[in-house]
Amino acid sequence: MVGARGNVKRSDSIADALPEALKQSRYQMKRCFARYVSKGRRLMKNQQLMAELESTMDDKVEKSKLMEGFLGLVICWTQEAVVLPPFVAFAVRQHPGIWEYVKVNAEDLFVNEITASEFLKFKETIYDERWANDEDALEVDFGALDLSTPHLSLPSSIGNGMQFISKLLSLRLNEKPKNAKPLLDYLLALNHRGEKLMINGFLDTVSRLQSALILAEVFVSNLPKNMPFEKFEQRFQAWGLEKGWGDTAERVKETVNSLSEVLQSPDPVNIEKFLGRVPTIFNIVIFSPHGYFGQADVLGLPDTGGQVVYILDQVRAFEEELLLRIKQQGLTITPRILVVTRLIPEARGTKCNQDLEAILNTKHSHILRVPFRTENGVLRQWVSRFDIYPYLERYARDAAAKVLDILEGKPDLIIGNYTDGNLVASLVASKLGVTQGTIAHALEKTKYEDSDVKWKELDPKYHFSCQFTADMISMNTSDFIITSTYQEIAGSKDRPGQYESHNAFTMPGLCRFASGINVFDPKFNIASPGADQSVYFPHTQKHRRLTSFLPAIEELLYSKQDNDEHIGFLEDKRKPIIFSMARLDTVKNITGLVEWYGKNSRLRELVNLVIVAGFLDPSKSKDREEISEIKKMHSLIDKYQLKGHLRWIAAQNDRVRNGELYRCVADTKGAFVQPALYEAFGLTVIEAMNCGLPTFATNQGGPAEIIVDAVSGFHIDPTNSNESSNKIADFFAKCREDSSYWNRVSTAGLQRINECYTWKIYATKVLNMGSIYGFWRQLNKEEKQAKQRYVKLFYNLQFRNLAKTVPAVDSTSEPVPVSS
Ligand code: UDP
Ligand code: LCN
Repeated sequence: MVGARGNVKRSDSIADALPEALKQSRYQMKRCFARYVSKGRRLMKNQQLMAELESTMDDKVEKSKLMEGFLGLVICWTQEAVVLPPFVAFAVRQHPGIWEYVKVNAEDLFVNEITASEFLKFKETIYDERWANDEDALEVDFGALDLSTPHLSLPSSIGNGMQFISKLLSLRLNEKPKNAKPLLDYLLALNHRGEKLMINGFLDTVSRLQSALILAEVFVSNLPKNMPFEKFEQRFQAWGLEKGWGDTAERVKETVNSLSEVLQSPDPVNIEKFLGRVPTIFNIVIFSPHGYFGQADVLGLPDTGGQVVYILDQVRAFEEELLLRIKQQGLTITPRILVVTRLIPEARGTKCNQDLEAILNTKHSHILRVPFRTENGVLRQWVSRFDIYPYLERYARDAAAKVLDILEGKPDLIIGNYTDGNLVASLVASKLGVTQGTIAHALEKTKYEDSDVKWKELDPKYHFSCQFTADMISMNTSDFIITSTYQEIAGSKDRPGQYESHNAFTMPGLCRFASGINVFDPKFNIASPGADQSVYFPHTQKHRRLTSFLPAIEELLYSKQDNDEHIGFLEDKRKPIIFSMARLDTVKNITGLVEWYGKNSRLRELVNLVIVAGFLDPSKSKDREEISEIKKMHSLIDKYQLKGHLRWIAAQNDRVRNGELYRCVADTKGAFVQPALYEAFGLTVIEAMNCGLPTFATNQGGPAEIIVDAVSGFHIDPTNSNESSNKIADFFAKCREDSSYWNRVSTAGLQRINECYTWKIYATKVLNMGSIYGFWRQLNKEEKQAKQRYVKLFYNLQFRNLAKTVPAVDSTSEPVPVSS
């Protein structure tokens, strides 16, 4: 285990080995460094560094020796370098999460190890020299407050926080018997609305508890397995044991035994099992303020995409799991889940102006909509997620009051989504003292290159100063962080993860994060979402197929006439379809796919292309990026004469029908293609795979992990049009030769989903996190409070001022009585 800050000097330190390596290739390296510094101050990225290193050498043998040696590796590991002649400072990432910073003098090749903070100052010099040299410039070091929390050390264990915490708990409990006292206190404090659960005050010492457990276990062992708890409840009470152990004698015995094991010889497995059974979570609040959040007619509206789908499915999975757990605990408590979003009076035909809406296919879950308010009253119109910051503090207060009112008390777990939801969750959770989890969906900093150092340029449009500051606040407040994939946290061998890029970064002129969030922190956990399997099921399950949609889908795919909903047509109906569906954002690269198809005549000959995305008419869109993609799409269709081969269908918001659409594409023995330049997770990928559709998806981001290349689907490189379009064409050519190949890929995709990407697996994991981190935060109360004070200070002094710089959009507010 490394120290809390995860930056113990490694035996294979680059700073130690570099001087000797530079000495051995002194001549070439002097030439290379001369090239690096020849253009003066600049920020160089990995590809540029590699290209200039390669072009330094003419001799092929020499070149390959150097490139394959240590120096080649160091440059290959370098994510970026700051050139401030005569120095070049390198940020080297040898393994996911492990960074080293070194400074080399280009003239004498002298090497110095530097800290992250020094590297950042170097970088700042390019953008704002005065600020970089200001000794009192604001530097934030969240890691300084984590000194006593042990961190993971292996890059491969990143994201397994829960197991790590269970290990720490078992070590602590094993250390000395008195360490079991906090667990006893935790159990003693359990209650639901004042009614004691599991144990009562009679069992006020660990040894009393242990004796009671022995008596109870012997007793229940002699009962019929399925005898209900009520039948022996009184006996239990006489020993100081309350309800919550189980619904039947068998279940009660298992839980009693599991606690006895924890007290006698704790190990991580029985600790996780026991804490997962403790009845602590009944009410959950999920924050997702931005966008149009609804159950119908919202997908495709600005800022409203996978996050909404994810949350609604998540709620159903949580409710099902909570009902099962509560029943198995032998309790009759009704769980409640509230998704708290924004009430938008100008709801554009959606239900986003309703304050409470029951969530379909649940019994006890609701969407609660709370409006944004200012001193002028309620804000009527939708606000872009980039402009939302001035409203959040007030919103958090209003939402907290509503939640307390509806739940008649505090929730047991608060989960935030995306920057705005996570900030609100942090404010509410710290105010109420509730366990908090955060979910990013996508961290905006990594979507736009150098958006941190160029924040000033981008701020008028995106307000990244607010967004990145808010992200830092919530990541550091949260008890645990839920991610969909490993890569979201720590990336891949070559590419840093989204969270990893928040480890050390700077916004020159504003704030330097010498340590923002450490990916070795045990708060990180991977819990991948699933797709609703009642909607997305295999095309082969004929009896479940929704045949009533078939005529409409036939029209959607194959009718010959252009209309408001679709343009282009498919001349040859016998060909398989390659299908894609996404918001028409640049990053989704749908126009890229159309271009690949246009350029690759072999692919055009083998398959038809069907796209579901955005609007067909640019005048219908309000989003600049979407408008330009719509225009690009039209020009590509003309340029490559795609009519007859391609069908472009406008965004489709009926997800049940969309499920059938994926299956109809599977009926043609087609494939799904997700060509995004970067995809945080990619729900469409798992939807398609659930329907048995072989899937080609971007190797940039989540899909690279969802699919095992050439087994359960295929990876494609969005930046390599030839390679990707040929990979798709090769697949269909192979399917023509071997008719069983398509089925093999389809089945392997389904198998992958059922093993790793279901909502059941997700809900079990996340509810266990709620319990384990709930206990963990109590054990580390003092450290948590100290950090919270620091974060709060930062919120007050920094975030609040930044939020004031975002122009208000409330010109059309309607005055309402203001109660708080
Ligand atoms: N979606 C849809 N209709 C569309 C486009 C997308 O119903 O026209 C759904 C899609 O099925 C998926 C979600 O919106 O459930 C998009 O999620 P994803 O993770 O693929 O991307 P995001 O939009 O969140 O970036
Ligand atoms: C947002 C995204 O951009 C997608 O990659 C995710 O799949 C979606 O949210 C759900 O988490």
